[in-house]
Amino acid sequence: MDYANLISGGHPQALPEDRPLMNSRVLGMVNFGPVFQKPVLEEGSPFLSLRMTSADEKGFVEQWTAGPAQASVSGDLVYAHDGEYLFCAAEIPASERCRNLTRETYLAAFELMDELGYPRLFRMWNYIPRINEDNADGLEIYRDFCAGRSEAFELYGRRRHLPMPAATGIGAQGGNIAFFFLSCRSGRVTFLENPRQMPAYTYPRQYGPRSPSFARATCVQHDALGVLNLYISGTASIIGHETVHRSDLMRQCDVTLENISLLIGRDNLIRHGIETPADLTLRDVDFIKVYVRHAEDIPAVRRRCREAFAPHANIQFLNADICRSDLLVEIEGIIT
Ligand code: 3EB
Repeated sequence: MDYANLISGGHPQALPEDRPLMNSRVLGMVNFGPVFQKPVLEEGSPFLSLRMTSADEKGFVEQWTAGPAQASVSGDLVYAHDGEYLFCAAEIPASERCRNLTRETYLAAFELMDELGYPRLFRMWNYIPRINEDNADGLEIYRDFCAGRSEAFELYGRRRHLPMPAATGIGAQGGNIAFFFLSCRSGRVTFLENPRQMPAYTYPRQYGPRSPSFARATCVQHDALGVLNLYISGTASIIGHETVHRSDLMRQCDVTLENISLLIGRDNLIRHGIETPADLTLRDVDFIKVYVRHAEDIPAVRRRCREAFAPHANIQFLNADICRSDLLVEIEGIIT
């Protein structure tokens, strides 16, 4: 099995065309554009379109490639796998309360991972329209989503060991809730926490009936290939469990960047038993997505991020609501 190829090509690429060329090595594609379309197989590959831009913005397509892949559909799940990696995308159908369908769709995804033999879940993305609005019971939609997701991890965890992966949980401009994830068969996965942030799954009750289910990052290693990838979760201006610098955009950017630096820094990696040939810094982060609550803040955030990250880093800026109403910016990325 040639997963060296996934390592070099298995990361999001912004493609020049609206529709990328298809090939059998495509594990999945996600369009960040103006229209929502639930996951389908398009020319043999999983394809999900998220509504993450306004009608006049072009957006971009993220493409995950691997070894020769087999693709299929099972209920709401659309997926492809190559022997080492599984990509799966799903829509959570609309409802007045999303908790139950979130739990059921997550459970179906966990079962699929298990059946196909890719149990090591390492990275998930969740896109949630109206994330800060209330559901029919007056519960914020994000909190309702977190409840269903947490129940799924708890229920499944009783049958099979299933640690929480790195994740993003962020707003979308329309459509239904959708998620996609990556899991693997034999890679060595290590889940990281941030020394100055409380683990999200232990956040106190004030943030909702059930805590968010995610780790701050996942390290995926294929020792025989000398491969180490670090998937950094959506990261924001949170210290302990509290939002800091409530209405100060630039300070929120700085705390977010500091949080990422600490997460990937030498001391934290050692603490988690990870050895890297060189110290990792913000300059090593690539395939970055920066979510900005207010569109008019994007230019200032762009300037700050351009300074902080390497000049060649692929950075996409998206206007999106963030899971806490007082957060103005959130940043995710990958180190390869
Ligand atoms: C935080 O640290 C900010 O619910 O999956 C970041 C990454 C956040 C993932 C999720 C939420 C999620 O709590 C928000």
